[in-house]
Amino acid sequence: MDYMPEEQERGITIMSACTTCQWGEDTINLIDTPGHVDFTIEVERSLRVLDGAVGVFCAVGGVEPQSETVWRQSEDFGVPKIAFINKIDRLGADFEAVLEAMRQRLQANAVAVTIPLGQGENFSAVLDLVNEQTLTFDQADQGQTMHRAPFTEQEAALAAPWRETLLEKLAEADDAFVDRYLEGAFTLTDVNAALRRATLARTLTPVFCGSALRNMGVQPVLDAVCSLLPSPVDVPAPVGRDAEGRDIVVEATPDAPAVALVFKVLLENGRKLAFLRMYAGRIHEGENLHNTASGKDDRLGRIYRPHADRREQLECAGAGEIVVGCRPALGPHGRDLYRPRAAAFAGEHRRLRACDHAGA
Ligand SMILES: Nc1nc2c(ncn2[C@@H]2O[C@H](COP(=O)(O)OP(=O)(O)OP(=O)(O)O)[C@@H](O)[C@H]2O)c(=O)[nH]1
Ligand SMILES: [Mg+2]
Repeated sequence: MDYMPEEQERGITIMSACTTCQWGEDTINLIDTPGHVDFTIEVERSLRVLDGAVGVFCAVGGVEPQSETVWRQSEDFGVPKIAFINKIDRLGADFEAVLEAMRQRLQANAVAVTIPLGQGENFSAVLDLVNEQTLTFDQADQGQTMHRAPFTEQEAALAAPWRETLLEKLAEADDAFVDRYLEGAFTLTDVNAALRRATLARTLTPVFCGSALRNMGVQPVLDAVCSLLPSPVDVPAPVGRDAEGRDIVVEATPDAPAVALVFKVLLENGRKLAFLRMYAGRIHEGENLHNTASGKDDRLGRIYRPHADRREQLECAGAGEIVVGCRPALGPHGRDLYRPRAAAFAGEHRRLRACDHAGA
């Protein structure tokens, strides 16, 4: 998703970028944020609108200073998280050390849900501690095809202490699971339900491992995004403001009046692009939306679904989606209407902008 020439030259992410993808039955709206210290604001404005996050760590580099900053920010915003320890294929990869560093430096109750079988050049498979299965990835199709097999005796012995830690930590973190755990009468469904509750309550951080480069161990992370991280209806309803400036509780339903938050504004070839996180209702191209930060109405031109630098035009967008609203080109007559309101967007971007569904 790093599409800017400067990003490609330097090999780092500078600007956050959005995309949407399908995984099974679920739609995932994804924001990729920079990890570099100079671009913290890009992370912060994204965290404001995210329902959940995946923290990506390097199995060799471990927890970097900037990761501590971003992790703390995400805690301030109350964002439930899972973590992925990447680059297990690299020489010097140390999964356990990174897990320990997450506990020490991030004060995260990090617990492994998958562990690597071998590391560095010996990395060959991922052990799924919940399902007690070995996951292998066909390298012929770059790891897209994943196979599940029951643990061999050796793998079961390797996984046993890790699984015990997972279950113990889950029992500590989740009151509903502890009784079943002590009775020894829990099912797979109980474990998954407890993992989900503990993730949403942020009492535990499930940790996954693999190699993104080889698509090894990535599928369980996507599964976990859908099964452990919250959907828009699982998070507490945010408080916004209506056209009269009164606080309103915004329920994430498509039938309610439209409510969106502009979390980022870009000027591109004289056109102003507003990145909108939809919280309720639906918006349609050409509608007027009330901007509660300026107290004025703004016309929404076209609506796009962003895929990094590509955009797919939409007629409408609904609750839960991240879309780009595009205004017409800047011109002498449009100046007042389209001038970027720096104060409103910088200082007041934390507030919700309520929009009148009728377009008034
Ligand atoms: N060996 C190995 N290299 C990887 C793996 N995943 C990513 N890389 C390499 O690591 C480098 C950085 O990858 P990025 O995807 O840009 O990392 P990032 O976390 O998005 O970086 P920032 O956004 O700049 O913080 C690239 O050269 C990738 O090819 C992996 O699983 N194994
Ligand atoms: Mg990046």
